[in-house]
Amino acid sequence: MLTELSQLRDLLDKSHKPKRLVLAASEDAHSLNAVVNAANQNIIRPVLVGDKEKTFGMAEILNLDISKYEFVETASPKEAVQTAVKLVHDGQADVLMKGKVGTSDMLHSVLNKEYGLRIGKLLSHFAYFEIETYHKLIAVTDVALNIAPTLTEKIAILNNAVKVLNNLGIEMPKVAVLGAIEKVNTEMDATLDAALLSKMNQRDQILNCIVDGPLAFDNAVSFESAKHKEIKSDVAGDTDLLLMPDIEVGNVLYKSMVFFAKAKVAAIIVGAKVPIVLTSRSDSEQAKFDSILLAAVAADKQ
Ligand code: COD
Repeated sequence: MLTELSQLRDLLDKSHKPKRLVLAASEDAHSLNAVVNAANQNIIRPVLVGDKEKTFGMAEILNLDISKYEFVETASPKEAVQTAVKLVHDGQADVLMKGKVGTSDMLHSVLNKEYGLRIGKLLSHFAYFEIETYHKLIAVTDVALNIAPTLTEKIAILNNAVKVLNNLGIEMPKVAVLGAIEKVNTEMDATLDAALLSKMNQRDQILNCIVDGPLAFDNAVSFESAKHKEIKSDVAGDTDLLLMPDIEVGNVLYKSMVFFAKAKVAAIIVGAKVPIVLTSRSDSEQAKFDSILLAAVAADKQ
């Protein structure tokens, strides 16, 4: 059972060769620190794309030696993202990482029809949390990409996340599909989708996981709460993955876990040609390092 994000290190393939990681808009202190740290541990081999003067100036202040890394100079963050995405598109890198550039600019390049990274699947965001008050790592999806997923999109988001968890050695992850309550309320769409997803799982239309829903957050993560409410569930209290109803709920949960509960987090976009490290600009250097580690493990299994 995974209880700490640092355990991801043990999941790199025994024959792991450092993954080629392209950092788009490299003039970002937390990203640079995390990238150099991961390179020093042979997890990745970086290619920096961005403003050369700013990046080297920042590296000097941070006392980081980036002189040995490949550097592609670009005139703006937007150009940096396009260049980085094209490098991945052309098969020259195994992982893409967002530096000092907006999420929307990054995603639009990634989704670009000519040079983007789509492989005919829905892309989705996967966040993995280490939180003191829970007995194992817990994944949350989708808190940053798909805004208001339809049932069809929720199936794809769920399958994307289950594939990541299966690749991390969790053979039958327990998936809680969240609602505000644990009973179906015909006025609450999230509870209807949750019930359908559970039934699809029972009928083998969604595989390699155990899905239950709707579950409210408390009974998804607490045995006590589930017992108190007399909920019979194979998932309640022991959830590996929380499936969000929409981006607002997901994003607020993500930020409250980090800011109020001091959770550690690793986050990537999955379903694209390669894993994409897409942490928020306010995320810590540790979060960026753990996300690189998660992306490297995912790239090993890609
Ligand atoms: N997976 C695969 N293809 C997609 C996806 C997806 N998740 N989303 C859109 N596409 C395809 C569309 O089908 C289309 O062919 C093409 O990509 C472009 O789509 P557009 O032009 O409709 O782009 P939008 O308007 O759908 O925008 C896509 C975004 C990912 C930018 C949008 O969903 C978005 O803004 N998401 C939220 C990002 C955000 O602000 N996150 C904040 C986190 S802190």
